[in-house]
Order: sequence, then structure tokens, then C-alpha cells
Amino acid sequence: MTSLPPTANPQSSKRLLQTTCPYCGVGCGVDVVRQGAAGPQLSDLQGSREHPANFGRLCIKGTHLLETLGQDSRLLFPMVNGQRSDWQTAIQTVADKMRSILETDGPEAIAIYGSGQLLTEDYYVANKLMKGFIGSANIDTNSRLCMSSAVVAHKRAFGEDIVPCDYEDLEHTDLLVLVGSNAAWTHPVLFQRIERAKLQNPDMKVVVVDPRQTDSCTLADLHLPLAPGTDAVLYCGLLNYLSQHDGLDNAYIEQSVSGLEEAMHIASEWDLARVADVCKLPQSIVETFFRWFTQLPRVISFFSMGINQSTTGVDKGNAIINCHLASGKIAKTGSGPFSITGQPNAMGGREVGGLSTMLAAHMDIDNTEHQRIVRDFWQAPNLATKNGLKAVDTFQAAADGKIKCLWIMATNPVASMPNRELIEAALSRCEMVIVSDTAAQTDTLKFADVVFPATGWSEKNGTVTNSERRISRQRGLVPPSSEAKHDWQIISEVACALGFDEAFSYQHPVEIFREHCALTGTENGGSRALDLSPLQDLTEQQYDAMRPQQWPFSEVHRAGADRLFADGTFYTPTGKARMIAVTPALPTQATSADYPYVLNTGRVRDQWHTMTRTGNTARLLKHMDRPWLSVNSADAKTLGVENGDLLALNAACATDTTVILPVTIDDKQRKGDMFAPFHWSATWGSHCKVGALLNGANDPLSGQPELKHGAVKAKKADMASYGLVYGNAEYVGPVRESFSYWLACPTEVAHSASVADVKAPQAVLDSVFELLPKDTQWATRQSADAVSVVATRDDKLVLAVLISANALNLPSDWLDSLFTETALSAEQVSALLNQQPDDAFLLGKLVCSCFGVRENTIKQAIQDGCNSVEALGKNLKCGTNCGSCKTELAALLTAEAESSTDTESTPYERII
Ligand SMILES: Nc1nc2c(c(=O)[nH]1)N[C@H]1C(S)=C(S)[C@@H](COP(=O)(O)OP(=O)(O)OC[C@H]3O[C@@H](n4cnc5c(=O)[nH]c(N)nc54)[C@H](O)[C@@H]3O)O[C@H]1N2
Ligand SMILES: Nc1nc2c(c(=O)[nH]1)N[C@H]1C(S)=C(S)[C@@H](COP(=O)(O)OP(=O)(O)OC[C@H]3O[C@@H](n4cnc5c(=O)[nH]c(N)nc54)[C@H](O)[C@@H]3O)O[C@H]1N2
Ligand code: SF4
Ligand SMILES: [Mo]
Repeated sequence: MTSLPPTANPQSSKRLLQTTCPYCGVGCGVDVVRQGAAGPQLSDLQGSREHPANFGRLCIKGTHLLETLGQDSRLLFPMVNGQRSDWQTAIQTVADKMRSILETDGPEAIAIYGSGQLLTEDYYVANKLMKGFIGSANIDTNSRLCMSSAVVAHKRAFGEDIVPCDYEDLEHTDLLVLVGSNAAWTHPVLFQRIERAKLQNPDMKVVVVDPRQTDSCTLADLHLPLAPGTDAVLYCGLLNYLSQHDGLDNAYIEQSVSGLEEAMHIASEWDLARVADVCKLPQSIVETFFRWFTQLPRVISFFSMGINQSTTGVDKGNAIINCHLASGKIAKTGSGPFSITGQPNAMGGREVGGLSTMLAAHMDIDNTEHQRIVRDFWQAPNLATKNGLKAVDTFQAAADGKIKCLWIMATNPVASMPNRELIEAALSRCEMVIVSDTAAQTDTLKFADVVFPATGWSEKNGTVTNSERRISRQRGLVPPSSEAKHDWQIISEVACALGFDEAFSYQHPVEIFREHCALTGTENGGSRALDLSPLQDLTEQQYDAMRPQQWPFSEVHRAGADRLFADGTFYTPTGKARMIAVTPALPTQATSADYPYVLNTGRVRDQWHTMTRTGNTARLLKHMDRPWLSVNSADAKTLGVENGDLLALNAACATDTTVILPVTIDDKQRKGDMFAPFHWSATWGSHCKVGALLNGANDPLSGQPELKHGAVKAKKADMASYGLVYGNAEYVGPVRESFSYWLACPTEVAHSASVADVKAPQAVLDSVFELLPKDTQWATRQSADAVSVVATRDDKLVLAVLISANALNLPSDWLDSLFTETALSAEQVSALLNQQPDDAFLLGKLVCSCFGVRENTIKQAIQDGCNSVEALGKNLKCGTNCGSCKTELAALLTAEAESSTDTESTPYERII
């Protein structure tokens, strides 16, 4: 149905195709070469030079996209009740169930839980089906966990959910504040643009506001490691400081802003000393930041999950926006509050109205005029006229038996929602759980009654909108895998089976795109900034050839220019932007004597969310091959743990779940705070259910859960054996699961699991022996505190089980080199049995994945005189391909420089 772009000679010709990266909200353009027509091959993936988001750059995740496309990990056919099925049966099963629930319980008993990773066309059709035809607004998405606080903050301040900055602004600012964002890892290509901008303009200042000293701090002139959850205090203090230091733009306020007085009333209570006290920061640091914000003419606040994922995330967003409005640092080149979107199409989802608290096309669900416009446009028989359930409430309602049919699309909520025990109970209770996914194995699929295989990146065809409102094409480069169908097709087929054929007879995504664009323009007349009507008549050919387009389009934007709000008017009833009176509040999941540690969760550089794609390539696991828990050294001492020890975490909401993670002692982490990545899930290990430790507390205005502030207790895990199960997948799988604790850490060539057990090594051996492959030769070594088993077939390693009473840290490269040997020597077998790698493998952790350069090699080069990232690149090539490790190289340079000087630098302030 989705036609491939035509080729001159389909049999043999090579053709350069352009698409968009499916990961983060930067929205980088990607060039790929396709060769051959039947079973076309993709190769030579690069950043598109002419794409305005990335100008040729890609981060490491984008660079390795082609390696994630293997069919082994894909869902390839529909399933019903755990059995392979066919499309007709699967679609009919869903439609029958929905119809019967509609008859007995009404539309409120059905819900869709979607994703900012759906394309705009998929999203539009899902929203239309739910809100216009099934007749409830119970369609929410993972964007609720991601952007919803910013959405509400925008609505409150501007009257419409609008991001008023462009990427180019990052290159024309005097002060860039990264607040609650680790862009070096999460928006790497933008971070590289910022890096360049700072090189071009050394006067440009960068401030990072984050309780942790992240990699993003490598670029910072100032880092504010504030107490977690205290950002609203900081920004109230800034507003107060602005008013006391001649920082208000009175003319702008007079013309364009309301609510100053009320906001000021609360903010005036926050003087410097009080801010410093509550944020637990030295006053001088806070003052420096406030002074820069006040005095530098152009300022951008680049904010992300450290702000949004909070029970007061909306207020925090508004506290930031307040300062921009009051100082007039908004809607001008190089100035503004810049909420940065996480997912590739979180913005497109907001445009179609894909949240339970919106209608469609930036129109409001409770506005009768908007209802009329949408009802007429869709010819909707059953338009929803009130808010539906937000994500957390949807799952609660399912757990309570009120939602009976839940369709999950392009998201893995069992792993990514907070309060996992409740989510599992909810899905178990639901009468029908439908899951549309691309991956064959996810934590959520285990709960599905009906499984729809969806096409994934490289097969899908449609549009996405990035953080700067730029619409780009994701193109179908190859045909769908096996029986997979496009999400919009699957939704349309269910809609047709429900009897809504006329409204869902789409044959090509362009038809959906045109309809979406037309709706944004319907009865708009300048009342809504989102007006894509200039694109509503695109032909299929024009759609296929569409270049990246940023809205607003000057031909329909009421200000006539593409700079939003440049005329000083906003989309509120008065036309003025609103400052909001913000009363700072502390996090809801407060620590206590029983749960004394703050659990902060977030992302790592090379993994995407629940790892269903990035986890498929060992290249992306090289940077960090396992989850960990960052612990301050003082806390580590109190807890009696050292690097690599296993720490067990519990939270009040997780009655049956213990999370166990290896400790990384890290003083970039505040005392009392701990940080864990949330990527690894039950698919990856026995004790990785990090989401279970967060209780689902959420912002009453946005419904966005507090994912950066859990309250946990920690205790060294009581284990008597530690070790490694390594070798062929078929053997590693069953053996690892016989241990009380296992964690998959696959390498480029083999399967591997880090394991631990409450039993002593000798006792462990008994249970392992039963599982050893019978047709292999075994060599064993047993001592008082260690056991090793090495299984070989024709002298080739197939399985090694290496267990010790003490923590065992064996470099995976060493095992990989043995695994790829055609025949192991007696010495090699003996080294394995002795659990002792040779020196050559002890060169430290991999920093540059592209060129395989390790930490100790880099440290040596620095000691030998390489004193810049460029010099390291010249000597070792590290950082010269995708550039993702450049921040780490810079950090190594700084660390080496610091360790070689006697002067003490303050932990907070580093003026470059
Ligand atoms: N590599 C990678 N990149 C990604 C993603 C991915 O999975 N992997 N996902 C994408 C998505 S969907 C999103 S939403 C973005 C998220 O992008 P980011 O928001 O940059 O990522 P996070 O790591 O979730 O959180 C950012 C920072 O918030 C800090 N933080 C915690 N509590 C507080 C606080 O109280 N105040 C402040 N100021 N900061 C705090 C954390 O320490 C963390 O460093 O990343 C996108 N990009
Ligand atoms: N503790 C903690 N939890 C968090 C966060 C945090 O910082 N801390 N961050 C939150 C945020 S911001 C986000 S955005 C969420 C992300 O959480 P999720 O959305 O649950 O994470 P993903 O792994 O991206 O899930 C996407 C799923 O869709 C599938 N998929 C990929 N492409 C397609 C497609 O085209 N069609 C279909 N049908 N399926 C597809 C993938 O295989 C995968 O199973 O996690 C949230 N959860
Ligand atoms: S920064 Fe990386 S993950 Fe984000 S869109 Fe660009 S290449 Fe993809
Ligand atoms: Mo996100």
C-alpha cells in the first residue's frame, strides 16, 4: 500500500533516500542508500547535510540505526491468545470485543494508550477513532510521562501549546541555561550545535541546573547542583532578583503580559539567602546565575525532564516562563523558554490532539465551538466532549475494572510507567489487552490478548514534527517485514470492522496528512497558531518529495512572520501572555526515616528507552553494558558498599519488588540522592524493574508522574556467590535463570549474564550441572570460594560458568576473544577456569565505540601530551566519527588536568 519511492532501474540501481531518525526530538535528517528491488538492502547511512536540524551530524544512536533492523527480534505476524493468527481473525476479535463492551459498558470502558513515537498520520487516525467514533477521550500516550507538564505550562502562559524557539536561537544566545536536561546524552546533536556556538562565541555562557554533575556540565561555565525538586524556588528567586535589579522589561509587560503582580507577590518572598538555603547551594553561585540572566541580553532556558517529571512540573515550567516574560526575553532571536521534546513525534502528537485532555489540531475538548468544528469536519457520530483519563488514571481505572479493553500502541508501559505492580495488575484484570508493537519481546507483550505486528522505522511512511516545530518525512525505504502493517492501517481496519468505513477508508498516508492539515486550518482565521492548511492539497508526489517544513507558515500566520509571538500578542482571550503565581512545593514522594534516599531516574547516552531497538546491537551496549546505581561516596560508606557491589532497593509502593543494581560510587551525585537509568527491564534481568520503585504520584494539572524523585531504602544485597554465565544463547538463557539474580549483558559475539546467588559457589554448582549441554566436554575447577565450568565442543567454547564468593569483574572482550577462537588452547581453558584475564585486556572501559578506543589508552595519551579533544582525535581517532564521546573525552581531559594540579577547585563553579 505504501509505495516505495520510484527507482530508475529497480533491479540494480543504487538510490540515495532521505528519511528522519526515529529516536529523539531533535529530528535529524538521515540519508540512506538503497540497493535492489526485491529484498532491498540499506547501507551507507549518514546525517543529511541539508536537514536544518542536524546539517549532516548524527549521534551514536542514529549512526547505528541499520544495525537495529534485524528480523530476529521483530514481531512478524498477528497473535490471538498467545497463538499465531491471521489479520482478519485478529482484527475481527478486537472489533467484536469492542462492540460488545460498547453495548454493555459504553465508550468510557475502552482506552488507547499510544506514543510519541507514532507518526502524525498514525496518531491522527487513532485520535479520530477514539474521540470521534468510539466516543470517549480515553486516548492518552506516553507523552503524558514526558511533555504534558510543558504542554499545560504553555497553555497557561501563551493560551496555546507553543514552543516559541528555534534551534538557530541556540546559536545566537548569550546565556543558555540547561535546566533538568542532560542534552549531551539525550539531545546530542543539539548539544554539538551548542558546543560549536560556544566555540564561535566564547563570551556565550552555559549554565547547567541539575542535582547531578552530568556530562552536559563539560560545557558549563556554572553548574547549580540544586537539591532535587527545588527548581521553582530557584526561578521564583530569579523573578524577585529581576525586579530588584532593574531586570524587568516594563514596556513589554505593559503591552504583552498579565499577572505580574500576583506572581511577584509570592516571588518577593524568595530572596537570595532563602533560595540558597532551600536549594542547598552556595549563595555566590545562585547570585552569579541570577546576575547573568538579568544582565545578558539574550537568554534561553532549555528545559526537559528534570522540570516536567514532577508533581509540580507545570508550575516549574511556568516559573521559568515567568522570568522570560517579565524580562522580555522571549520571542526574540536567541531568547525564550525552550521546552525540548523527547520523542521523535511528541510534537506531532500534540498537533493532532493525541492526549486525553485535548480535542484535535490544538482545539479544546471543553470548548463548544471547537467541538462543533471537529464534529462537522469528521462527520463524527459520537464526539467526546469531556476530558478522558490521563495515563496514570487509565491504568488505575483498568485495575479497578472500569477500563475493560486497552489498546497499547508503540509504547511499553509495563517497563516505563511508574508503579509497575499496579500496571501489571491492571493489565491482568483488563478483559482485552491489545498491543501493537514492532518487537517480539517486551515486558508489556506478556499481557497481550491480541498482538498486532506494526511496521517499524525504514518501513513506515509518514511525518514527524521535531522540537522546533519542523515537520519531516519518515519514508518507507523497504517493504514491511513479513506480515507487519502500518499503525494507521491497523487502526483503520479496526475502525472499518466497527462499521466506520466511510471515515476510515484511507489508502495512503498522504490522505490522512491532507485531512489533518485541512482540520488545522478549518475556521482558524488566525485564532490558532497551528495552521498547516498550506499543505492540505499536497499530491502524493509532493508529499513523497516534501522537504522539512517549519510552522508557522508565513502565508497563514497572523503576524506574517515565522517568529511566533513577535508581534507581542498571544493566544489568550486578552492577547496578553499570562504570568502565573507559583508557590514552590517539595516533591510528593518524600524521603523518611524508613526510605531515606532520593531515587532519581533517567537516560544513558547510547540506549533508547526500554531498549527494544538499541538493545539489539552490541555496539550500543559497549558504552554501558548494564544498569547501575550512582551512589555518593559518603552514602556508599554508610551502606558498606564498594564499586560493583550489588545494592538492593525497596520502596513503599513496591510490596513484592526488590530492585538490585551494581553500585557506581560517584561524587557527581549529591549525598542522599541515587541515580539509576530506567532503560533495563524484566526482559533484561531478574531485578531491573526500576519503575516499580516510583509510586505514580503525578502533577494534578498535567497528570505527569514524578519520575525523578522516588523515596527508597537501600541495603547491600545478601549474596554468597557472584559470577558470569557466558556463551551460546541457547545455554546461557536457562543457566542464568537458575540464579537468584541475573542480568543480561550481551556482547558483540555472545550471550552473557552477570549472576549472583544467595547460595555459596559449591551449592550453586549442583543446580548448574543439570543444565549443562550434554553433548559437550566439561572442564571444571573447584576451590573453597570459587567454581568454574567450561563447556567446549570440538575445543570451541560454548559455555562458561564462572562463580566466585567475591565480586568477579571479567572484561567481556577477553571472553569474546576466547569465544571467537576456533580452538581453545589448554592455557586458555585454564585461564578461564582460574577466572584470570591476561593483562592485554585490562585497558579500561570503552569510550569511543566507533574506533574502539579505551579509557586507559586515552589517559595515557593525555599524560603523553594530548591536551585537547582534537589532539586525542588526531592521535587515536576517538571522537572523529559520530562525536558522541567528545563530552567524555573532555571530561577525561578535565579529570586528568585536575588530578595533576594541586590547587583545589570548588565542586560547584568552574569558569572556563
Ligand atoms: N540517549 C537517549 N536520548 C534520549 C532518550 C533516550 O531514551 N536515550 N529519550 C528521549 C526522551 S523521550 C526524552 S523525554 C528526553 C529526556 O531528556 P532529559 O530530560 O535530558 O533526560 P533525563 O536523563 O531523563 O533527565 C535529565 C536530567 O534531569 C535531572 N534532574 C533530576 N531531578 C531534577 C531536579 O529536581 N531539577 C533539575 N533541574 N534536574 C533534575 C537528572 O539528574 C537528569 O540529568 O531524552 C530523549 N533523548
Ligand atoms: N523511571 C522513569 N520512567 C520513565 C522515564 C524516566 O525518565 N524515568 N521517562 C518517561 C518518558 S519521558 C518516556 S517518553 C517513556 C518512554 O517509554 P516507552 O514509550 O514505553 O519506551 P519505548 O521503549 O520507546 O517503547 C516504544 C515501544 O514501541 C515499539 N515500537 C517502535 N516503533 C514502533 C512503531 O512504529 N509502531 C509500533 N506500534 N510500535 C513501535 C518498541 O518496540 C517499544 O516496545 O518512558 C517514561 N518512563
Ligand atoms: S540526536 Fe541522535 S537520536 Fe536524536 S534525532 Fe539526531 S541522530 Fe537521532
Ligand atoms: Mo520522553
